[in-house]
Amino acid sequence: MPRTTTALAAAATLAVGGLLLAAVTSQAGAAGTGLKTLAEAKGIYFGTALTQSNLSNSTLTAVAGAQFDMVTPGNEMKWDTTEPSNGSYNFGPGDAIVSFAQSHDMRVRGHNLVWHSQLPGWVNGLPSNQVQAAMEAHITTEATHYKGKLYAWDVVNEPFNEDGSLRQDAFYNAMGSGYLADALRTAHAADPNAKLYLNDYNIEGQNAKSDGMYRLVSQLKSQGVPIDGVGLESHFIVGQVPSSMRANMQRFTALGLDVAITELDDRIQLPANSSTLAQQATDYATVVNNCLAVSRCVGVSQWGVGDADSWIPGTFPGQGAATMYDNNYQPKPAYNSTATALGGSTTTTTTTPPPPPNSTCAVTDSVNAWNTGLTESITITNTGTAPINGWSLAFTLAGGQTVTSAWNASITPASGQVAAKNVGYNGSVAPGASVSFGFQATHTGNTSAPGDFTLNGTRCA
Ligand code: 9MR
Repeated sequence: MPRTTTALAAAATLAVGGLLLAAVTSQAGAAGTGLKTLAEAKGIYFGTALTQSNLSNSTLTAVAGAQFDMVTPGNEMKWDTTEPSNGSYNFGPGDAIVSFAQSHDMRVRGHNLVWHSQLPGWVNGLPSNQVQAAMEAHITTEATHYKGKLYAWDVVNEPFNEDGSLRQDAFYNAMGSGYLADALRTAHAADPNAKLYLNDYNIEGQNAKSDGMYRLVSQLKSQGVPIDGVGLESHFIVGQVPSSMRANMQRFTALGLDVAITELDDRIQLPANSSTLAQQATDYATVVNNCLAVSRCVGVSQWGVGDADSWIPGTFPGQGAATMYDNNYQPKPAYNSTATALGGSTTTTTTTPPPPPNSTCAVTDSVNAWNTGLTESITITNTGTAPINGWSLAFTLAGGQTVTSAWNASITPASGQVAAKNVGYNGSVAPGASVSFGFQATHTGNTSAPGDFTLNGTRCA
């Protein structure tokens, strides 16, 4: 995967849920461009887990849509949801996550096809000579349902014990270690384009468990079994990111595999204080830098959007504050350190003069450029007193820039004088509210941001 290291500038404003938050431009490390934009400029993705109930929280979904470009369903594709009784399938919850992702230009990591946990009782109750057929039918039906819609599948989740031996679950007990190759081959037959992963926790550093995973995937590769990657869940305790993480990732990628950080969080003894939050910021930056340093690390996903959505307090009483956003979806120090690690800078690139008296709109924009491409984030604020119902923002791209993709807007034509129009879900902008969209473009040297924005025919500030 190509990597670029010359991101030039990032914005100093961050639109969250219709609010414009000013980033702290005087503080080193503050950065406000969406993580996904920064990550994409570095050749990786930045993702989050979402559950179906998350989708009805508009503050949460606004942050998710602005910041992340990959979604992992928290629970909705697991066996207990998708095949609660033998042969009867339920893809509604997973479909809801996929449709949210698609409408926000996000990709999806399927999670998961085979796991000892969140496994309906009927599977454990099967006679062992029926487990293989049930596993293959489950994989084939689910992977076929989502065929072409997923970037990747966690085909088998958490197959290892802490000592590096395989967990003796229903699948192992029925089929021995061969169930892993069988699961991967079955998934590949159903969706040949999805990247197929084994995913586990406590395999981030070099230890007995990651040695077990290393032995297994080496063997699978040498046997020609379809496997594309290893997922490192990365549920960390603050201050305890293993120092061998980067070398560990490198030994997996040296086998010709991708690696991904699949479920990042970093738990803190509550209440968090400025020093634990600062250590958490360091930890997040360490993880992101590890991924950026390993050429086949394809991306980082956090497990949930904010602290309010995290599984940690329910599982580790007294601990929490494990994500980059607090309970009110305000960015924490870990957000800023992550953005900075991804190349965000504090440069403000507001290109428009103060509002003329009758202006009813204000636009801020920022460019994040590398040698041949750039991403541009644009925020429109309704500074008038009437609601905007449907918007078209006209502006002129710098010479040589050609739009290759856009999010939260459709942009035509691809170069020169263009119009960005709202998509289905973001046409209404109340007085005082903001809407953000962006695009990726190629360039031939001129990375200037556009100026002179006209909204529905009225020149904006
Ligand atoms: O976030 C998930 C939580 O809602 C469930 O209750 C829990 C049940 O095990 O699973 C959580 O997600 C897990 C993920 O699927 C696999 N790795 C560990 C995650 C945290 O438990």
